[in-house]
Amino acid sequence: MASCFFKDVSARHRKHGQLVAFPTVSRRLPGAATQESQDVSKRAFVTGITGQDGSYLAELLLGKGYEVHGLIRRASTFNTARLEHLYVDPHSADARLFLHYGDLSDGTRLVTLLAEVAPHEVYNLAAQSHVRVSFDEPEHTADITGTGTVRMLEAVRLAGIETRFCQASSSELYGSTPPPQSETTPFHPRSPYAAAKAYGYWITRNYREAYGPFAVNGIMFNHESPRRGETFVSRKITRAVAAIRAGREEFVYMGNLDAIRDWGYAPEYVEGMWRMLQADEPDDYVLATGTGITVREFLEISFGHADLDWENHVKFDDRYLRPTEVATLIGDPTKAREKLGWQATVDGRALARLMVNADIEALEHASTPWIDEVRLDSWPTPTTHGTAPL
Ligand code: NAP
Ligand code: G4F
Repeated sequence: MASCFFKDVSARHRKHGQLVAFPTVSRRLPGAATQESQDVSKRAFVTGITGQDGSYLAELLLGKGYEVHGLIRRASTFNTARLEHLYVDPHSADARLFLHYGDLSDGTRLVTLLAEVAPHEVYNLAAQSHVRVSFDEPEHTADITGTGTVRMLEAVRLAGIETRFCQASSSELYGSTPPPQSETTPFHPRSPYAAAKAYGYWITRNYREAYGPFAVNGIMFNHESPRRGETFVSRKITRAVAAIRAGREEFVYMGNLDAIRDWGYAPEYVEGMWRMLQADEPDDYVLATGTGITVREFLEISFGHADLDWENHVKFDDRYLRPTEVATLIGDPTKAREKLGWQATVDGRALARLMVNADIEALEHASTPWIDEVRLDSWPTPTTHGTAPL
């Protein structure tokens, strides 16, 4: 069936409506193509650009010469920390990173933005991405992580633009189905997050079959980095190692140490998504290292790398357990290797060491947090209280 995904609207590309302009960094970006091979004519639209993957993807695409447009949520504090290093001067004529306010809950805004930007490639990375939190906020997770995907697909369709679409799907889809998990392994979601991602996966496939766009699912196994959110287990561990090594903390509280994950290095996974959109035909691909280790082994390696014994510093707290757990995720990335030439080079063990090194360095650069004190006699004396982060 013919589709308005394929209409040529490049002439309609406008830059008004952009909120913030970040010019291209003048230094050579990691993974940057040579000047000759840079594709300066391509525009990409990235949701979730302020997240771990969005930050690496923006960096990769700018390095390849793309003009990059990102969707950011309005927040009462800055949420662009992972993009600051890409900033040079917003008045520069060769600015190639543009950020636009919007939200995956706001379909009208998505249509307007996609019509304005008319990107050649769309990467839908935005999500409520924390599995444990999805049990606390199942409806919000369904709305953003699930329905948000169809809002993006509909926005592309209604904007009438020709574009390629990549959906950030997840190995959480496999849930309780035993490893190794490949593109043909049945799904058994085990959390509100996984159920929402299952909808995102199937609606992306349905649009591909119904309307014929170049729409793909990257079924990604866990990938981490020094830019990983602090409440995911890898980063929680490596930050704790750095803090304990520096004498700032003594213990870290953890949940299930028996879970096995196939942890890889995030920059390699965003490059894999880019490869999916350069292929001749749209298809779905698993991205994984092919090896799994337990949370316990990640702890052992991370603490050991800093000459610490994890058993002296790790305590159990059942708040970190999930009502339904995913025991083992180990991916089979054969298809991505054979069809895309993609292969992970950093496994979970190397990743743990890389992240510990980075968090030790980050601590050396950290400044002391400061906040004002209220200058009112009637103000109650502040006390320290609260709950530990997930
Ligand atoms: P992340 O660091 O949690 O980033 C999530 C991004 O989504 C952030 O930019 C966040 O904005 C944005 N976002 C959240 N709610 C939104 C909303 N309502 N409207 C617009 N934007 C919203 O996640 P990540 O690790 O980079 O993962 C990227 C994608 O890959 C996610 O879809 C995730 O589910 C999926 N995935 C990740 C992995 C992994 O291991 N990392 C594996 C498989 C799949 P704020 O910065 O404002 O919060
Ligand atoms: O780091 P996690 O929170 O990641 P999880 O649940 O595997 O999900 C991540 O990977 C998915 C891909 O498979 C993504 F789709 C998703 O967006 C996210 O990026 O937990 C990993 C394991 C779990 O089994 C958890 O129960 O670590 C276990 N764990 C043990 N103690 C803990 C903790 N997890 C967290 N977050 N915090 C703990 O204290």
